[in-house]
Amino acid sequence: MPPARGLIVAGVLLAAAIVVPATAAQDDRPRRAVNLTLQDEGCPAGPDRFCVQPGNVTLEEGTDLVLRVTNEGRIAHNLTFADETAPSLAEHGMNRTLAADETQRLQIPWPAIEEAGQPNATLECGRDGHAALGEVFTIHVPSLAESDERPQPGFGTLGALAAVSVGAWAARRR
Ligand SMILES: [Cu+2]
Repeated sequence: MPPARGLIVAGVLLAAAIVVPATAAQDDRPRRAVNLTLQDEGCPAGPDRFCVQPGNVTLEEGTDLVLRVTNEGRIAHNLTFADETAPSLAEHGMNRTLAADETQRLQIPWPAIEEAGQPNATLECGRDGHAALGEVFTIHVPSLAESDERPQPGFGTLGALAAVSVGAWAARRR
């Protein structure tokens, strides 16, 4: 194959590699729904502790997370992302505080979770001292922990195509 044609083929394959993942992102992603309660009495850790029940969820790759949060405590509580959380994810926390018996639904789309890239993201009550008393919830995303060790698909494809193209071109030059 002449080198110019090889580069064109490589370019077309590269364009396909970029376009396909972008269009594959759709809103019909699988959805994981979890009912959470915010509690300020009767928590497993003791009578003087606060808690979120359950305390964590393990999320599959590509899945939207929907949290239905009910304040079952005696006082007001909320649930926002911890300070160290990436902005893409942090913006999906609660924007108001719930009075006793109030419920709010938080929808956290997978792209925001993936962009944050945190294998463990923490939500906590933002009211003074509540997180320290145990009012925290963790989103575990095992697939994000693994992604550090494997090459990014887009870059891997690009790198392989570039190497092949340069190799073919160099061979022709000799
Ligand atoms: Cu609280």
